[in-house]
Amino acid sequence: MDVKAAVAFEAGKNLSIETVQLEGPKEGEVLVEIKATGVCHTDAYTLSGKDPEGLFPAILGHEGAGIVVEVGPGVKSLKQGDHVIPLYIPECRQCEYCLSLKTNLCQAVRATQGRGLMPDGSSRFSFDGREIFHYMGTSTFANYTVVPEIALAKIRKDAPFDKVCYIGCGVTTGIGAVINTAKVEPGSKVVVFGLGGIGLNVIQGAKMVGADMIIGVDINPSKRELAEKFGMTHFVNPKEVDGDIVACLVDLTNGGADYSFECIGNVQVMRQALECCHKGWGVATIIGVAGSGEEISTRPFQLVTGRVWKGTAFGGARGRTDVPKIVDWYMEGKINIDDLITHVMPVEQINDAFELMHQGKSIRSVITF
Ligand code: NAD
Ligand code: DAO
Ligand code: ZN
Repeated sequence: MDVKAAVAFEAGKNLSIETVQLEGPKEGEVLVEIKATGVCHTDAYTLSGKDPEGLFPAILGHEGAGIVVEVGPGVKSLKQGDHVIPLYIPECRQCEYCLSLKTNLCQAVRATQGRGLMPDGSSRFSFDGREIFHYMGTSTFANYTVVPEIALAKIRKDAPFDKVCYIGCGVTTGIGAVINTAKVEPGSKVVVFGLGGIGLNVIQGAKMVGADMIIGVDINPSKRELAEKFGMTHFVNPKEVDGDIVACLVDLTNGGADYSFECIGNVQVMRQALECCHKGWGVATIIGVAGSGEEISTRPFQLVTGRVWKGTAFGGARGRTDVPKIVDWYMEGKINIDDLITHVMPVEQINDAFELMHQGKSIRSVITF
């Protein structure tokens, strides 16, 4: 079938709106009509050419929501008309990783997903007879896409696509990092580095679990107001700190953070996140994705004296299990998504969404088809 897609033909170039061809779903696959998709920093990272896994030409996008149009042979858990959120980390519930219950990093389709292909090793997308790669197994920058059944979370039908698409990445990553990865307790002192689409969800998660002190750190002072609305109790702009930011944060928390989160992708800030933690128990969780080949460093004594460095992907969430619950939280008014969606635009304007992100003017832009 013909579908409308924003195609990334080359790294560093704008996306191009094209009519591309999409084959129907094969064994274990599902054809989904994408109704809305967020544009995340990670799409920009891949488009920039800095992502070592980035393949071109590709249809990017990993933060979508839509409706099942057709299921392939063997699909049992979904049917035509179901509402779904595609998952860039699937949940097969059968692999060693899923069964361990120690990680959300299901490996069932990892090898082919990393090569931009469906599980049988081929692509469903083509343009002028040339193969186009899938992206993160989701390719939501198209009005129709094919996704493995195990990479679709079934959600309630009354949830608005143009809001809950954000649960496909940013919301779940931020809130999940607090709840699943760091396991922040009530009364905690929390430091959040980077108040963008991820950091604001970390703040919302920290407030939800009852953190006492939530310090936001950002070099862009315009992020302050929204962060306060989401529960930030103190704001620190590193550019306005005299001397060392770590010392400033240790002082402000009276000994160090119980939990810190790096939501930028900056290896120097990852070090600050560890070193501002409390001696003996402080835990720093890395969410930001650093540039290819970059490394982190600290003095090992920081770890010897009880500070812990952790990382998280998709907030440690098991997508098919956890995403429908987060959609319920939104529908019950327990979490705020509406105020984080700063721009909504048709797919024809998708390059403007990238520009707004680069200029620090948006939190989330949502694309509709
Ligand atoms: P964003 O660009 O919206 O936000 C980043 C914020 O950091 C901005 O407000 C910016 O002003 C601030 N900032 C930049 N440099 C700073 C510095 N030196 N000190 C303090 N603040 C600084 O990005 P986002 O969408 O929130 O994504 C954040 C990171 O999370 C990205 O690296 C993204 O790729 C990554 N990410 C990770 C996962 C995961 O599962 N681990 C999922 C989604 C996104
Ligand atoms: O299983 O090896 C693996 C990798 C799974 C994907 C991890 C994704 C990490 C977060 C990237 C940003 C998501 C938008
Ligand atoms: Zn699995």
